[in-house]
Amino acid sequence: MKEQLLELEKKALKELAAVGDPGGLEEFRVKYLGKKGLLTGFMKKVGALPPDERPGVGKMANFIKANLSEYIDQARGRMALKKEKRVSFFDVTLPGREPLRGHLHPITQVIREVCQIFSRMGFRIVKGPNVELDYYNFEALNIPKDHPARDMQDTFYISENVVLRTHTSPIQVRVMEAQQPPVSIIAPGKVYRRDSDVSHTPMFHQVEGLLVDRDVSFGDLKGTLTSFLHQMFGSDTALRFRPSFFPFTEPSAEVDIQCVMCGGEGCRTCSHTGWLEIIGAGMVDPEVYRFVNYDPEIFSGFAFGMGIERIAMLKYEIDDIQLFFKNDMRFLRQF
Ligand code: 2NM
Repeated sequence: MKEQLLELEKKALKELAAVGDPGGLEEFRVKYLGKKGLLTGFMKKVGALPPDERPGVGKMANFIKANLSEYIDQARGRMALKKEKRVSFFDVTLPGREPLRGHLHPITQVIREVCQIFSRMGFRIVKGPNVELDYYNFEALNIPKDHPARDMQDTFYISENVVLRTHTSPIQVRVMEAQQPPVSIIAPGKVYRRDSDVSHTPMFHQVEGLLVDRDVSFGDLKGTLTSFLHQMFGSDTALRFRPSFFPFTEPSAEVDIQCVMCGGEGCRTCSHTGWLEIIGAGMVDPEVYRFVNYDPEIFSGFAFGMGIERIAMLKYEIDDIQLFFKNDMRFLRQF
């Protein structure tokens, strides 16, 4: 019985050496180790042997079975590797892989577009510190100590007199403090408010503008913003100016554009009004001129401010502000 087993093993190994493909390998496995296989047949007969022969023959059959299984696995591995190597040969006819090219973040693109439009109208771009003195962020803008905008709820305080700027207006106060009119500047940058929900992020971007000279009127404000909005959203976009209030302007206005989503029909985005609030503006309050030593009897001017994320959302019809801050390539690639 043992001799027969050794003979079978010898025959099997010889056959295995000649197997050249996975199909043949499977045939080989079935022939020897399958349910009706040659080795399996041997093993079934072990139980019929005299008790003293059983352990020795059983052990040998198991040993041969384990060896054959191992050899089959090894042969299968070699065949897979060979196949892989075959397809990984360099194919000179394949088209080249295009390198990934980055681009500016959509918010940066919109900031640049806004600044470019005002640059062409003669405004100078000015930047300033993100960490500001209470004086420039609030005091000089006629926002008194007990004003709700100063609330700890809305403002990130660094210390009693130092805050993360809540708007870019302090830039404009600094410029007015440093030079007499005429001034026409545009102040882009990050601003910070303690606000975080579906439509607010604690950091967002603003562009504010300021123009002060002799004989500047509310008509100049209307003409400037109308030209800007027509360049930004298309010259057929309808606008409206509504009375509003800011501590640093008087009179103040809110500028609306016709809803870009529904064209003024009324939809969810415009709360069924047909209009979207997009810019806050007004004539600079004489109270502000007092802080920067401008003579309100000689000079007048207008100022305005807008949130960039909001402009970008309306321009590209995006309904979730959080998308700008997630760095998800599936979103960013579209710009
Ligand atoms: C706005 C709305 C209205 C504004 C005012 C000034 C300054 F410094 F001249 F007083 N800067 N920006 C202003 C006016 C900002 O944002 C909604």
